[in-house]
Amino acid sequence: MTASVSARTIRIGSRKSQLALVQTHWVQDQLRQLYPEHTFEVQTMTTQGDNILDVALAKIGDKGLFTKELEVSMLRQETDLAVHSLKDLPTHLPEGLMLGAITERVDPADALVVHERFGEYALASLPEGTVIGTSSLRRLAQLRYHYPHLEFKDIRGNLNTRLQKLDAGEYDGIILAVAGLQRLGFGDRIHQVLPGEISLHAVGQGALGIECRADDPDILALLKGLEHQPTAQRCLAERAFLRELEGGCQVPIGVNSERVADQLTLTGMVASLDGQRLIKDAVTGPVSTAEDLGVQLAHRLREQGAQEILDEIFASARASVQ
Ligand code: DPM
Repeated sequence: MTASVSARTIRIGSRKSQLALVQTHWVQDQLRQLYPEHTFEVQTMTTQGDNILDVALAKIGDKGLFTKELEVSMLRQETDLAVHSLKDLPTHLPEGLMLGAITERVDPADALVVHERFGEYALASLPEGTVIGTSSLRRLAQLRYHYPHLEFKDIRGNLNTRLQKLDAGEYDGIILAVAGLQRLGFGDRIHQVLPGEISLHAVGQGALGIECRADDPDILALLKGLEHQPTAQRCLAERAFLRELEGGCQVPIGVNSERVADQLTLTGMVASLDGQRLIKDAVTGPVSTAEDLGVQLAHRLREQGAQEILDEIFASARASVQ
């Protein structure tokens, strides 16, 4: 494929974490193969989320914690695009930026990783009081709902740190995305992939989102070569659902999306943090109306009480910040 622009150096912004770099280098490789006439450079930077390691993620609660510095650098013309885990990319982007492409999704499910002393157990048979590490409100709420006898403890740090804490015995098990474990070569640590009936995944989980300036048609044209249309349709439906519920990246909201022929089925849930209430529903319709389906699903859950749950969570998050 030949691009319509003359040869230039294109700067890709990335966080410094190992997972971020694996993802960014994958995008860099793809771009190099598609457009050998251009040079693609990676510029790493630290985000606010990387600096705050001792506070539970849910308490910080800020949207764009892992994306802001990357976005500022694009707006200053210091970089041209940024690679994110799509699930970390807020549904409202800063003025002047846009989602240029969504790459092919890998398995979006969550996985249980256990300490070796629990190697014989499946999630459903873990004994009373087993300590599960997660700082995802979505995972916490769903697991509390299904398994009220388990205990939960916050866990922070990158994937390696989390696995080390698990192996050191600080937790009996931890929940992580299949996608992240596989990308870092820890696929063999997956003890059990959680079915959708137990844990609906985060919006956009397993896909990469590439952000760029909205007024840069050359970059946008290049990025279209990386777009995976079926993934993009599913993820746009999921993101519309989250946007309509006004949920940030730290909310107990989960989804699943499935495409059969030209029909898309979107399943969504909102749960209370104590695991007492879980509201779940699904909508099906033509894939060409993906974003409408997301909005419809949000309305359905709201009619069933989802807003009440979210308002309680936002109110208590505000109270804990003050
Ligand atoms: C977001 C959440 C988490 C990440 C919240 C959620 C997990 C936090 C935690 C929005 N971002 O999922 O409900 O468990 O403490 C993150 C991971 C990946 C991207 C790691 C993971 C890899 C998977 C992917 C952190 N962001 O979820 O285990 O690319 O989809």
